[in-house]
Parts: sequence; structure tokens; C-alpha cells
Amino acid sequence: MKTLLIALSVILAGVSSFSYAGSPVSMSPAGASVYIISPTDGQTVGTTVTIQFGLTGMGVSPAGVEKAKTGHHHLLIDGNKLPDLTQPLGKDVMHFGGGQTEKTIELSKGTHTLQLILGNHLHIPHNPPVVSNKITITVK
Ligand SMILES: [Cu+2]
Repeated sequence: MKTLLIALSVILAGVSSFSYAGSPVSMSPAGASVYIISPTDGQTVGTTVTIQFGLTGMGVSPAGVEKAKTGHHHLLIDGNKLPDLTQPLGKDVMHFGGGQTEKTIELSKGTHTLQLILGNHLHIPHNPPVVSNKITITVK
């Protein structure tokens, strides 16, 4: 009996550690969306720009904190295409792992595009990915 209990607890420990490790991909709830509050698409701004991040249907958690239906923002500046959304996001985006919801950046004069991508505690985009529309701004 004692052997059986030990065997059972080993199996249960195995199951719980498996589910804890789980899949590195987090699910996003239906209707979740990320968007850029400011500046707006087509806006003309100065070289110092405060980008404000909006998120509905989900919450913001810092990187490293595993919590369902949350993530942290990533800003893609002048990205010709989206990065691989099945892998941890890399250096081609700015990470806001502290859970920031805005950032003031310096941009050169000219036209720039901005796009937000939400990533989970491991910087991996959710499934389905929560990605904003790409906006275009003019810096003067
Ligand atoms: Cu990140």
C-alpha cells in the first residue's frame, strides 16, 4: 500500500510539474485587441514623441510574470514585416517588460510606422496573436 501511495504521488508530481511548465504559448481571449492611443494614424509630430499603448480584453503584466490573459507591450518601429509570431520576440522590437503603457522616444525627421505586439511572460506572442494596426506618422 505504501509503495502504491509513493508511486501515485510520483505520478501526480509529474503531472503537476508538466502542467506547470505547460506550453510556452499563451492563449488570448476572443476580442482582445491592442492599439496605439497616441499618436494617431497620419498625425504629424515633433522629434520627441510619447507613444501611448492601449489594450482591451486583456491586462498588462511584467515580463516573467505568468498570468492568464495578460502580457506586455512590444513596439515595432519602421518594421517592413512582422517578426515571427511563434517565437520569443527579439531585438527588432522594443520590449516593455516592466509593464509600461507608454514611452517617450526620439524619432528622426521623416515618415515612420509604429505597431504594437503583445507578448506573454516569455515574450512570445499569444495565440491568436494580439497585434495592433500599423500607423504611419510624419516627424517634422
Ligand atoms: Cu518582451
